[in-house]
Amino acid sequence: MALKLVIGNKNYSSWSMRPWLALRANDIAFEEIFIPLYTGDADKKRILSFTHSGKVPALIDGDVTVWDSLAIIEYVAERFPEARLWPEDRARRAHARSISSEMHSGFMALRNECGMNLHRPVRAIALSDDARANVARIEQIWIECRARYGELGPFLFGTFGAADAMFAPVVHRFRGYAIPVAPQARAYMDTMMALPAFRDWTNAGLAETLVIDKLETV
Ligand SMILES: N[C@@H](CCC(=O)N[C@@H](CS)C(=O)NCC(=O)O)C(=O)O
Repeated sequence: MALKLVIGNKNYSSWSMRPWLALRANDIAFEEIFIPLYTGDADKKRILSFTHSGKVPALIDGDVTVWDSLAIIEYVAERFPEARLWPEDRARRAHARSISSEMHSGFMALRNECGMNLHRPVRAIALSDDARANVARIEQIWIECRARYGELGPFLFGTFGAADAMFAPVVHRFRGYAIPVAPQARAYMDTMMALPAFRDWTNAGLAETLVIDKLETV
């Protein structure tokens, strides 16, 4: 039975983007179930019919339901070990898990001030001190990974993996809000933006027409 991934609008849903990329970038087949966000009770009930969390993304694998982006990526990594979503080396895997968890649980100021919205014209805004500290920390994470693992390939741990999937929406935030970054961080953003799965998501998001006022940002 095919995997099903329940996702929100590609234009806005940064959480949906992460597991979608992890699957698509590894050519893992799945059926996509799109439910528009914040459109009212009917769509909310549809989300609830898949996961009692009431949030996307959710992955359905037969009688297994997994919700929350990082838990889904962990499940996919176990279910498809050949995709090597996490580094094989234990120390590197610990590093990859640390930065993925840091992404998953943090960077609130950046998330709040620079919501992902692919349609928004590229424009800089004044960031708070907290958001600027978030940007600096993300740059530090990327630069450290590139310095330590750059010889293995152009992604954070060499080839595209779970940590890259977790940070992918940040690439859109940095790009969309014209946030200046160091050359090594810019090179990583360029690598991500050239990834076919990233481009597929982005193009599909740009083709969406639904505007959700709640998610429109300055
Ligand atoms: N921590 C969760 C966050 C999920 C989340 O907040 N999803 C948002 C969209 S990106 C959502 O489903 N919102 C719909 C709602 O709350 O009704 C994850 O990593 O998956």
